[in-house]
Amino acid sequence: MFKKILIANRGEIALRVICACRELGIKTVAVHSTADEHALHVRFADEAVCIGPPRSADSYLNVPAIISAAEITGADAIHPGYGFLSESAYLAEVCEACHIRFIGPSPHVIRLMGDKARARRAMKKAGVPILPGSDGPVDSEERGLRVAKDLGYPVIVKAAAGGGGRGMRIVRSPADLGAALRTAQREAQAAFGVGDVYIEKYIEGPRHIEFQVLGDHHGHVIHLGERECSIQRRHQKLIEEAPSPVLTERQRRKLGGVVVDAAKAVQYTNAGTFEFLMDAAGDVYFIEANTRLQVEHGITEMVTGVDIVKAQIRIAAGERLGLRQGDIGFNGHAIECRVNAEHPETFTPSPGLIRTFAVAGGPGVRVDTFAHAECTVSPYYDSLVAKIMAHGRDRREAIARMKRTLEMTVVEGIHTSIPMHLRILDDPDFLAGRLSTAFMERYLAEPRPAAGAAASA
Ligand code: MV4
Repeated sequence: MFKKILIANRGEIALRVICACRELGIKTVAVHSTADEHALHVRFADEAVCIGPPRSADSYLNVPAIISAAEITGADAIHPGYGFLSESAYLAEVCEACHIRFIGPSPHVIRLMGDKARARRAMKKAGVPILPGSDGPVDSEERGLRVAKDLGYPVIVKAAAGGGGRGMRIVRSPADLGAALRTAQREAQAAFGVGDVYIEKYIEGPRHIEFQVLGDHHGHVIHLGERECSIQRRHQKLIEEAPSPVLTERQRRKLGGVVVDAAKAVQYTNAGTFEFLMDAAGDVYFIEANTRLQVEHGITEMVTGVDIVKAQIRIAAGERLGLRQGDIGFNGHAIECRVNAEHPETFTPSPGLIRTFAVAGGPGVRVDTFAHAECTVSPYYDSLVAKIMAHGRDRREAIARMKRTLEMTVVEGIHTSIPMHLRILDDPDFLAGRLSTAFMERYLAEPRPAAGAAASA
């Protein structure tokens, strides 16, 4: 087992990794920018190294600075968290060359999944249902028009190097295809340095369902069930839950088996997430795989009892999974609300000094946060302040626990999304489990409740 892990991240996820290391008796090294000198992840790590100025590009994305910090402190391994360098095949390769273990999949698998057109082909070959679409990248309007005609409109043009919603164009008629193709190619080239785009049949208002997998270096792969993440705005998830309110036990077992086989087919190791869209008919199609720990991993931990971060560390150290699929049970229901430092109506960022920070705990509640009274939410990084998770015997109990927890949370000094969450938790469609990625469009179009109705934050 590792003696010392460097955490190449900040905020709540750096703290989450420190929790796992402490439970495993592993020393920790925090890295931080000058803006994070007083952050809790720095305080709770055994050692800390300043790696640069506030801007991410100069600090948390600075591979040479991070590798140097690992070498100076004698760290055996690097945990990248999520975001930043977590899906960098380059960092994983540099780690290999420097004999530092990267806690994540191999550079080869990261690169495969990072190219969404290649990932699609690999998943199709492995027997995973994918959306009808082009077989690989489309480089001319002529070919694009032929593919789209076969699929039937609407179609969606996606950047092969994209993901998470960047570099996508919906096309509803042949007249718009050429321009969409060229714009998507130009955007992809500028954003990712690779202009390749591919085409898929477009699904209107789908549900977003993702499967969590774990694979070790001895050929064992298990899945930890699914999460439904349909409540999102501009590709930022706001609320996630496990399990999905609509997937049947039979569908879970079947799709879980498909995902495990696919992960084995690409020799997937460590933690990963396979994302699917579900259409109105209830059919499910693979869209992309994420080769990192995800923000919303905690709700899967709540329903399965598996500590995903400890599993990641043990797997990276070469240990066997020690869990068979039959050992994994799904207990009750868990929901996560992402509390962001932003105005609940306008979504404009609200960084600054938090004056008061108090979250009620109680049965079934978990809070992952870096926040505390008198801490600062920096404008340099993302606006996630806390992940509030609630578990219950069933969805109703999980929702009731989430509601009372949010009502008994006090954040003063900044605006937060808590009032928005409380409104969603009262929504008839949400309560009935009628979710879709179009949910927030309808929510945002509706009149707001009277000012003062939600007093928290
Ligand atoms: C789609 C789609 C409809 N049809 N692909 C957005 C993020 C990226 N992961 C894939 N995305 C989508 N791909 C086809 N063929 C709709 C979306 C989409 C979406 C997906 C998941 C969660 C939220 C979303 C919000 C808008 C669009």
